[in-house]
Amino acid sequence: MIRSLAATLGVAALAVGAVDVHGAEEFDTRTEKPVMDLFRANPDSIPLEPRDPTRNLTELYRDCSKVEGRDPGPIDIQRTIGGTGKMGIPTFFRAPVALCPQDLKAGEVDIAIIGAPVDTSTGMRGTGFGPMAVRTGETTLPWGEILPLAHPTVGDIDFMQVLKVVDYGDAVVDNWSVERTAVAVHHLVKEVAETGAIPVVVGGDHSLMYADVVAVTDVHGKGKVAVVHWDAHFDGIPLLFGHYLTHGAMVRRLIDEGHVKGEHFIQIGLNSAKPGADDMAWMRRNGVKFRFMHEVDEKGWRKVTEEVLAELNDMGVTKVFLSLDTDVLDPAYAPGMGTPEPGGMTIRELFPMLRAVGIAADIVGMEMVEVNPLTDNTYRSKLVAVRALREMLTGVAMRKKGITDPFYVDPDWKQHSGK
Ligand SMILES: [Mn+2]
Repeated sequence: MIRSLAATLGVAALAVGAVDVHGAEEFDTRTEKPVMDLFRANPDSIPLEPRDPTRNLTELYRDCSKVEGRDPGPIDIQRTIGGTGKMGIPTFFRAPVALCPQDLKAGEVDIAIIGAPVDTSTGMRGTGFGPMAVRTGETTLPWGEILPLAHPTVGDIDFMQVLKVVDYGDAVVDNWSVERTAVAVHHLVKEVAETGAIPVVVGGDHSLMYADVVAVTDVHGKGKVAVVHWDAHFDGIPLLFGHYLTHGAMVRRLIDEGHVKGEHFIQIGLNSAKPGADDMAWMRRNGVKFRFMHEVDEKGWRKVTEEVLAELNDMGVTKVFLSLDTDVLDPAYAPGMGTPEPGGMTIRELFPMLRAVGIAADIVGMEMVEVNPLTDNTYRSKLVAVRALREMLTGVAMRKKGITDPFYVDPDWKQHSGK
């Protein structure tokens, strides 16, 4: 039974050979206490088997106390020095792999992208396949040293050339527990942030936000990081069927627990049944800056972006975490998402907005969540998701290059004739 559990856990199964599985053999369902008796004895706890070697999720990460048999640094696992989207071993943007904090430090890594394949919180399962979809989502553009990317708006700025980007592998997740997953994700994100690299989490459902933001504020300071959050949903419900942490409650937890101050929280693109009147009262009480979709419709994306940047400028904190739930987009653009809401943003509103905040703000972490390839039998959703992530990273690269205009367009790209 324990072996099949490990097999189901996937990531955990890979590591199980490295740990003592002796305890598993002691477990015999014929002689153990009935699970129903455990549930009824303590309904407020999830009984877990202490002899199961896969129980302690953070112990399933590679031991990085020493990097054996190699010099630390990013490891390029590609056969060729570049190629097309059809080619290569799928890593995020075909970036080299890093396995340990020593690799990030030795390689002076700017961006460490982490997959977090959790979909416990989305009743509609499939967002757990988001990270792998994003790794394989680029179908047309080349990668690597032989054909650097030029951006269609900002010119010859290829974020992969400007920033040192790695694929940091996947966080361990427990398919049956948001809470236990949060602990394992927090561990990995904090490990990255402590090296000075920017952790970028690709989900996975939005329950990840709690672990992601707490990890970043643990490193950069409680109340010292602002959050810019694109989402159709406000994600601040107090409880859902008694659960404190779901993909609809992280914002409530982050603000009420003091990790992020309400007045440092900016939401863009709200477009669903919630928030209700009580929720709105909580948001106003905490000074949350929220912008519904109608505001984007009425003012236009650029005006809204200018206002958001002005708010960030006046906030008194300089470090910013970006949270992109792809359901801020209309499902016409990306039908594969956890909780689609018709009437959302267009890609031509969202993309320049993502770039602008990346240019204007000191980004200390980001996440892109809720990509669900299983509800889109085309490749549209993952293609859009890859491009959205690329826009966020392009903004960070432009800032590193010294560009300060959040709406920068390469002068050559502005020209529409030969003269
Ligand atoms: Mn959402």
